[in-house]
Amino acid sequence: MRVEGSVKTVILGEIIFPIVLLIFGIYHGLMQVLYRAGVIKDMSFLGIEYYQGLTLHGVINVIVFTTMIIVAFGNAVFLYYLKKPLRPVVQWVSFLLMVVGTLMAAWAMFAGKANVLYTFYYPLIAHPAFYIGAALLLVGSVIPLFFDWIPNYIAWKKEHPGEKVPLAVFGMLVNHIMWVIMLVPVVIEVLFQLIPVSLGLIPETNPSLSRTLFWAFGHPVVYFWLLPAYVMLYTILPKIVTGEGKLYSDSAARFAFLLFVLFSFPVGLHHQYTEPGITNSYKLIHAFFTLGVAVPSIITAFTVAASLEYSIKSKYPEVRNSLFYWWTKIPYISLEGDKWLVSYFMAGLLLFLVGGITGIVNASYNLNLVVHNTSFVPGHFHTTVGGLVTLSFLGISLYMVSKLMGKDIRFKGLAVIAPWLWWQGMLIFEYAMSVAGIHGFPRRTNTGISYLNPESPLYRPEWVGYAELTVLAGFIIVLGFVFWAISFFGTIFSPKVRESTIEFPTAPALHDEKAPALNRLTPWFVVSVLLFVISYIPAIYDVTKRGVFFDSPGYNDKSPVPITKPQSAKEDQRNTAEAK
Ligand code: HAS
Repeated sequence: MRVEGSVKTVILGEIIFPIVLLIFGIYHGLMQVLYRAGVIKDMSFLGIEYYQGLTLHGVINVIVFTTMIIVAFGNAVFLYYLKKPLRPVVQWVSFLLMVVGTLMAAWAMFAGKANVLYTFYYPLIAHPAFYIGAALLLVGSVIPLFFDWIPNYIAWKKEHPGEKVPLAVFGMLVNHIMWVIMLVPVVIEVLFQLIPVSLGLIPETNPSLSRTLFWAFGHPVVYFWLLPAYVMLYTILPKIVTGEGKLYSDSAARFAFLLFVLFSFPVGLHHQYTEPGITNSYKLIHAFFTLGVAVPSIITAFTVAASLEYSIKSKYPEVRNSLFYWWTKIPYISLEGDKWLVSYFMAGLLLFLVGGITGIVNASYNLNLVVHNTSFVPGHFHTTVGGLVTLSFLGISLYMVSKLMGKDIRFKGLAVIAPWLWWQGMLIFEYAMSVAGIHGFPRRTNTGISYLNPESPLYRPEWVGYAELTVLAGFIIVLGFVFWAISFFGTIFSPKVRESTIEFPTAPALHDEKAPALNRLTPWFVVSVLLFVISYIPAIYDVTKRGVFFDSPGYNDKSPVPITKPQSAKEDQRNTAEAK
């Protein structure tokens, strides 16, 4: 399908802008492993402080990059499958809001006025520009849903009575409606707690409420990142794996998306198992729902595996009777046609298998007490959002850019190796972080100047080897990203060879039942919102028992102790030596 004009420019902007920022995001990831292993023994490097870099790493990678790529992919999916135009005004307003918002938040972070990490809940407090910027980004991201996607979806349904909406549209629509619902608690937190404190309108606010509202958004958001990757796994992967493959079951895919609608929301308390102000039994209820939200991923694992098996066995009769041997026929590394994308999905799936297992460990209430706030948790999420999600998004970004710009993919060899380097690096990282985490290695700590500093009284030699392993992993991951970036920017700057189009290889379904219950969204969303509200009433009651605005001062450079400037480890040593 030909795409020209503003819509093409906007979609390209929604891909290229966050990817330029991602370079900074990934750089600060590398800095993290260097700080933590003590390769950089300081509070800051090149003028960027440790927590400032950690904030940039998290916000750019999991808030800006994911949100904008999801909007870009959603726009392309609606355009291609519904064959209905997107409105240029809507697209421009959405894109500009996201860009302006991101730049405001970026200014606050780069200026060191928002060292609040990507979870940004109270008592950490940032400059108002950070919150207003984040709000603009989020508002911009929902505009296409209301003014392009839903109107086009309704028009399509009228023109195709009794037909099922294409699966990719179904998945992206469900995902974005979930996005709007999950934004409600975090918007309340930002509007009524964080912005007023940040502007000095109120002196203090309720941190337990802030954390609870944040996590009511903060877990569902991981499925907002995941579902677009699942859309790709269900529609694109089975097709390109052989060129003529099929999705094993359309209904299983739709059912999985709908289970996410039900179970993504009543789970946020699993981030607060150690929060003293919330009654344990409510946390246990959220623990059960969390195990429930793993079910659609297990369905996905089986459906994707069945689709791969069917597709491979149809193409290669010699492996038709094999139990496992057919896995070897998957084109893990192939330059033929669109098969290069297979490497992104397969590397992502293999990482997500680990991410799923570690997620279940986190979710199990009692095991969580061992791993909470240790490096086990970043180990987990670098194989989920940093694994399957990032790899799918990098792959699809390169794919969409080449189609939209009418260019051939340059340095395809590097593009195919990139996800495997990423995979290898992340596996090593995950191993080191998880095992060290079980031994108590903390997360979000500049361990190089404390626990891993032989001169510190806090020194813990048993963590050193693991931290050093993460440095090796960090370099492998960055190398993978550099390979991908060479291909991405090489493609952008190469000459145009075709007209600009957007199209997605799409697998037809082998089993394609009508299943009307799976195609009426309203009842599922009604039950979902009810579950969300009911599951949170007791927790909100608990954390507001002492008053909605009960006082607790924000944590900033004047509280709890005035900080004049961050002290470096070198200065520390000098002062100690002088004192001696
Ligand atoms: Fe999580 C913390 C529980 C999924 C992201 N998670 C986080 C944080 C992030 C995150 C960012 O219960 C840190 C937040 C912070 O900063 O504090 N998570 C889970 C559970 C799941 C889960 C039960 N998480 C995700 C996904 C994420 C993500 C997805 C991003 C996209 N997570 C937790 C908990 C915490 C947590 C606690 C809090 C920890 C704490 O104490 O702070 C589940 O949804 C996972 C289900 C997944 C599966 C895997 C299915 C496997 C598939 C692959 C199939 C492979 C194939 C190929 C077909 C059951 C689909 C096979 C090939 C072969 C050759 C074998």
